[in-house]
Amino acid sequence: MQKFDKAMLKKEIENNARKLFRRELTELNEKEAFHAVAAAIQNQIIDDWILTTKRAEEEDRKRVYYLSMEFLMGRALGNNILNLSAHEEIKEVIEELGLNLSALEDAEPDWALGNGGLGRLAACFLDSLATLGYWACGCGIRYKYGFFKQQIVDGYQKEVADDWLKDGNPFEIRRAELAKEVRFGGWVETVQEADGRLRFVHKGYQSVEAIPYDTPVVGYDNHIVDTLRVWDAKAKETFSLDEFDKGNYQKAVESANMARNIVEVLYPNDNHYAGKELRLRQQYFFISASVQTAVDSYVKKHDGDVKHLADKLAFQLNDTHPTVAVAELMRVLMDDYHLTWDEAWEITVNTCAYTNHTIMAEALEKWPIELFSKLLPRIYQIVEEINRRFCEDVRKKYEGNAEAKIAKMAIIYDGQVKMAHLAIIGSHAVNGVAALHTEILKKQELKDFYEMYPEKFSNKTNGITQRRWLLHANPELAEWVTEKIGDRWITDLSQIEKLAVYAEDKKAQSEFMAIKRHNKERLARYIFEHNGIKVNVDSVFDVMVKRLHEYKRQLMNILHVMYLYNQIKDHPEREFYPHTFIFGAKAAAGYKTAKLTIKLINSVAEVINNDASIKDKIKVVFIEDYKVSSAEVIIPAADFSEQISTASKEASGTSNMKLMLNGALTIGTMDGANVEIVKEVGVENAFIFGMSSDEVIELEHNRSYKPMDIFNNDQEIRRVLMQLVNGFYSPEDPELFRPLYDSLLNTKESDVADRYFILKDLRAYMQAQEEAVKHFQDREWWARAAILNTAHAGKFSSDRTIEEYVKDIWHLDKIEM
Ligand code: AZC
Repeated sequence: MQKFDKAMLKKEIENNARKLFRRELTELNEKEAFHAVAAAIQNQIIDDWILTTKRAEEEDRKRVYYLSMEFLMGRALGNNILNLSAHEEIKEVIEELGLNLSALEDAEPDWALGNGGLGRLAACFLDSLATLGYWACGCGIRYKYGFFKQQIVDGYQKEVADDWLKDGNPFEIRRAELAKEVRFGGWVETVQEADGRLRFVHKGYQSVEAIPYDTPVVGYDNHIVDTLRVWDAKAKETFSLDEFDKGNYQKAVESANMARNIVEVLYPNDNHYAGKELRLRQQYFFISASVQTAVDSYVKKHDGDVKHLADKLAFQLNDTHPTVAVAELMRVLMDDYHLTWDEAWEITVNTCAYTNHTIMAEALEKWPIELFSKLLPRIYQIVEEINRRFCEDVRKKYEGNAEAKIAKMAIIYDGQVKMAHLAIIGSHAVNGVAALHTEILKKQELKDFYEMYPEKFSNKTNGITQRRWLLHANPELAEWVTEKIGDRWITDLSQIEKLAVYAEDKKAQSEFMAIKRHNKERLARYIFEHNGIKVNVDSVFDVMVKRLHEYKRQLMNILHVMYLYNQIKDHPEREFYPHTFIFGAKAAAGYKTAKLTIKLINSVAEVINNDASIKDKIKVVFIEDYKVSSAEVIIPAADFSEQISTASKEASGTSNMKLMLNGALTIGTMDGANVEIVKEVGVENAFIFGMSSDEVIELEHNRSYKPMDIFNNDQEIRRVLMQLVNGFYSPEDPELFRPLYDSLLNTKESDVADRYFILKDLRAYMQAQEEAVKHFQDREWWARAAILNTAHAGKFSSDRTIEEYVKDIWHLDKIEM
């Protein structure tokens, strides 16, 4: 390897300033300086990027395509610098130029091409794939507008468009030479060939041109650079002269609009399916383009032979959103490469694998046949045939009750196309994202499929990349860890276990707590700048950051705050340890209950934060616009990690892992990956409460739960609930929070009251909180437990997760660099 040349980098940054802005570096503002530096960093990356592909091709490596509607990358500059081998020298150069790296980083917009856990997982996976030396390509959509920016106006969430590309993205490269055509609509004609075979010809379709933009995914200190490829859409012939001449200007404009619409915006739903045609269009658009390029580049390398494609390609379906890939691969293999059905099917199943991320019924994708077949006629035809053959298999296997099985398992049934069924049938591997989640899939949600194909199912517990979530987000703690145990943890998080010996060490304890304090000071400054609220850094920092969803139970958290406030008001003489409740959450734009919960949190904050009589014992902070970059400030400062979903509902969770790694203690239910966290760190070093998933499932089945009984029998809880409807927190409109009250206590016969068992678990939650606060005041106990949380987070590295996918599903070999 060439020795890194500081002087050259310096010169290049200065030149970039002139080239890009026609000014001297010293005259640039932060945003401009960011572009000058980023362009130089991209230049540092480019040779390795090209070389990685070359090596992988020479070595004929298998490549995994991670197909995902979402990649929640956050910012790239800081992470890219950190992962480059010469990162120390690069940082020196930046300083010597008189620039401030963290200010430059702040000038970069987040790449918010995702909603929450599912999209962030994809981003962590790419980081791990590159770091571990596997050849990978993340395929997605280059949304013009990413996840909306959240403003809080008068306590309400307001959505603002995220025009993240308006100043350009210095890390992307437009690959016009790889553009593909994607076809929508029209009809299919069947033609009989001379040899008797049938050929299917797609006619009368509308074409959209898909153009890929590649961005580098830099492996840590290993010269491997993988690719995130996101697709932009363009009308095939924006102004077809033909149409123009005929005066059909309108039609030409319409097709341009249709193309533009496809990539216009990310749907802001998390764990929720809206059934919009445009969404299906987005799905087929990026899948068709990705599958075509993947097959093309394979065939090019392998002298036109397509039959061994499954040995060299893996498609991972990130939830059901990319499931049309199953049918699209069949189409390409049969229509473009003339394989028979059976040949194509074997390759397809061996290439595709599916990850399920939720059991929430409202997230299940099922498309009306009418809509699906009109938009994708050839694909629908193929899905019908897959379904026909599958039903035949079921009839063979289950004589007697075949029709009952088909009713539950068919891909096409009741006028709908069920994407999860297609994903399972068309894949050789199906996985859940935490042990409990996978068990629930096998025993309940996907029971019939598990019975039919037990060999397909496995668990792959999620993980997070320690490079972003410790090394980058918490540099002081990272340095401390390295000082204690060396730096191997950066690429092998199981090493962090070695910290456990320091848990009892007084000096280590006080160092660890001092670092936590510095991070709390950093967050306190952020809160003051953004919210104008002064928080006490000695108070408990109690953090709940995640999407707003009823099943995650932010409402339970704030009801507890309301209860505490009543206690303090009633008993001002009692000792009360100061407590800061920190929330960050976006609600889907159309999700009323979620948005009202945000308003409630802000209204409670307004009342409590301004009540001088409680002497700052409680502060409530709602951090606006929670995103990856703000998570990097919030998470290192947390004392409590709120993971309080209704057991069985959270497939895994990943903020639980990030918070644990940064030394926060979990207050949580036995749900998702919390179960495994507790197993690693010991139940005595977490605060676990509430119903188990079996209890929840049982109670859902027997329908015996009556939240009104709790309301009637528990005065303190009743008082809190009454404060939702007596104007205590909304004097100007006492009825404002009535819908939340109703959601807990029913009223309308048809509704299920308290669907997520908030009142059922509330007392247990209050007790867990009380325990946690008591332990927090025992500084020695706390320091020990916090260190142990960090020390036992080794399992939750996405490097471990990726190695499991590689071993059980993808079967990749590393690139030798
Ligand atoms: C999320 C799960 O809710 C979360 O528990 C998990 O950690 C994450 O995926 C990554 O696996 N699921 C989704 O976001 N799912 C959808 C369909 O939006």
